[in-house]
Amino acid sequence: MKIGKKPWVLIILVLCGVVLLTGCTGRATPVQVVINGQELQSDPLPQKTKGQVLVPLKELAQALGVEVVFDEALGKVLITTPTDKLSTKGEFYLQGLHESRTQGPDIKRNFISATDLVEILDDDKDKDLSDYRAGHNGGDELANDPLIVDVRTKDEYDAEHIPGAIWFAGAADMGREEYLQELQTQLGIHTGRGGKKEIVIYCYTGHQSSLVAGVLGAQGINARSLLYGFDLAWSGSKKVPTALKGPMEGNSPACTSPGGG
Ligand SMILES: [Ca+2]
Ligand SMILES: [Ca+2]
Repeated sequence: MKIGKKPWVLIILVLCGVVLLTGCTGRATPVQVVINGQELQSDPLPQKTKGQVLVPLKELAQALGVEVVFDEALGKVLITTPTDKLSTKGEFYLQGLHESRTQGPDIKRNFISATDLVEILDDDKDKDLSDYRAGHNGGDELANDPLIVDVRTKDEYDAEHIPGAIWFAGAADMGREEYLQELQTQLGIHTGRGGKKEIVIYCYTGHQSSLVAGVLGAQGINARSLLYGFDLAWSGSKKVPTALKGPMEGNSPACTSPGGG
């Protein structure tokens, strides 16, 4: 999260003012609060009254990954931001906290499965994905769509790729400053079209893309890796560039030696 301490103080003061205003009378109308493409769930619901938008502090803070504790003895609301608890953005990411969620740390959220990605990209399940592109006018929700980035070779990308995915560098080059800047540019274009501020990286099997996602996460970029990658999970072709087919051991019949040992 790229929010410094001073902006946080401002936000917190505004929120405290918002909470204090909840006692005011007047006709209130519900307001939808959307954080990173997801609607904030709270009880009571966010509402607008007397020209003020009132949002429950507890749920909002949890959605932003912030700890909120009301100390009755002190009569104070104590708020701790993630950047106060973790020393670096990279550490923040590697603890599975790259998304502002209410759940605890979990490295699994650094990955996304192919089935989950399809559901996000094809909300209306008409097989037409990434409808924010020109010429695609389906009924999919765009606000939950991540930017899909292919980090295989350009030839592999040109041959076939996930609809709507972009390519501008292979996995080994993605950490270079020029490509990090290009990635930010592309992410800005994507969010400008109504997409989510999130990146999903994919390669052949998920190995290289996981490394890339880690590098991007260390830069504070909200990135996930497609679990098992394009060849294994998305297309199911299993045509990795170099299949070693090396020796194995285990209980599988394929591992039994010709002599039965
Ligand atoms: Ca969608
Ligand atoms: Ca669709």
